[in-house]
Amino acid sequence: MKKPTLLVSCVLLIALFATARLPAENLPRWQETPEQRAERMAWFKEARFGMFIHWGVYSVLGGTYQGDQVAGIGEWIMQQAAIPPADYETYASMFNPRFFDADAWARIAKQAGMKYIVITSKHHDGFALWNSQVSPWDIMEATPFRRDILKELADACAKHGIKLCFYHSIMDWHHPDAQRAFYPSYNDNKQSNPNFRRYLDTKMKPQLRELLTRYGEIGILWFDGEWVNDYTTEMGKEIDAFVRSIQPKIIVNNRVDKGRQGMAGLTRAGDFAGDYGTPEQEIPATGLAGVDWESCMTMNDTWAWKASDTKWKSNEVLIRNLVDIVSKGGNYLLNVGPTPEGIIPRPSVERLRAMGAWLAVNGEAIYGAEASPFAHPTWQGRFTRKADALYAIVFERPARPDGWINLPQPDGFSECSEATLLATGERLEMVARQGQVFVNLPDRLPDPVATVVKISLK
Ligand code: H79
Repeated sequence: MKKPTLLVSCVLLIALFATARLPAENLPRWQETPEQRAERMAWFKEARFGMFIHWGVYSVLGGTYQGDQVAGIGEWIMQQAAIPPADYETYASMFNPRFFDADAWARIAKQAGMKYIVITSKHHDGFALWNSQVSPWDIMEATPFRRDILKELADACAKHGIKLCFYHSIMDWHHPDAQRAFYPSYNDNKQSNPNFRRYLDTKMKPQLRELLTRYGEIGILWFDGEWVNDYTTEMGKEIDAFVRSIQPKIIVNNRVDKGRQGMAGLTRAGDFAGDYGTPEQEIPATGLAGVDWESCMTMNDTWAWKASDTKWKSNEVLIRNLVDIVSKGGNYLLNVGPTPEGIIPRPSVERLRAMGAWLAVNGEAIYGAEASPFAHPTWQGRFTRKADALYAIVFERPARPDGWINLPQPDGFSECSEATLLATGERLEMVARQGQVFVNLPDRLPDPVATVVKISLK
């Protein structure tokens, strides 16, 4: 009687010990503690600003097919112009970006104050921007360029302290077992490919393994194209677990599963995989308590380069978008679409420089900042907050009452609190009265786009 009990106890004890010793990284997502999750998300929340790069075979076409301008976003041209795969392949043989310089791209991002880069490892057209052994539809075998773009970018990012992340579409308009079968309407959401499972097992997962094992630690896997019929929520959870079994610390966006609510991008209630919401081309109206999110947006109208698209947003709009997003607790993933020669367009570079200049002065109010504890102010501007400060970011100097901004008295406010201009260090007159704080701005704001007033707390 005693012996088996002892044996059982021993086995149980060993099992218990083994479980307790299981490294946290090996626990599935649903067993991750809130602290472990917070630790995994920490760099992302600190970063607040990243660069999206859309680049591939579609960049060669630049929005034009057989002499015709094609409507829609540039990277969709294969679908928009109903280009047969074999014809589309001929453009890959013209992809030879003689000015591609990964280091220059990383420097542009760095100077803009961006902390991470998300590049299209594979967009909907299925083309791999890296040296893939899984498929010949890649940079090495389908183009004369024959350089591993992701490897060069990984090295440049490591050198400049930027987190490298991969966009990866679940769709594949080039693969016979995926949406290629739907030609000429690759994006038809009513059609099914009975071999989709085979595509998942023989292309998508093996390519993801390449991406996760060859380029060091990847910050984010940024999935897209999850709306296709054949991709299920079970597959979403499977892919999520697969990715995290290879890189346990990686962040995965919500498009890995089927929980996204349209372009608003946040995740529906329910059991869905993914670490954060992905509003596309929009900024949520208000902050979202307890939810991590990132708005991805273009600087003009297209993601991939389109020669005719000159609808550039102003520096003012871009800087204020960043402020608006951070004041609501989100990240800003701002896109560039390099030319087929490998150049980030000059209008993009100019705007990024302006953003970098603004951040060099005012970054304290952005990096690691959290959502405003208050609703939007009555004057033009936003709030962000950190543990020891509240930042009032002023877009326009209120004329009445002359130069005064007001805000509810924040937690941690005391008689020792002071208000200063981040740009100059100048101390501003501040009055607290009846639960409100009033700060008097100088006659001329140091920055007409966005001037930051720091209100110290504690
Ligand atoms: O990679 C970028 C887009 O290509 C991708 N997501 C971002 C990050 C994306 N995939 N689908 N969509 C965006 C929505 C697509 C909308 C449109 Fe169209 C594509 C509008 C015009 C072209 C599809 C074809 C819907 C209408 C026509």
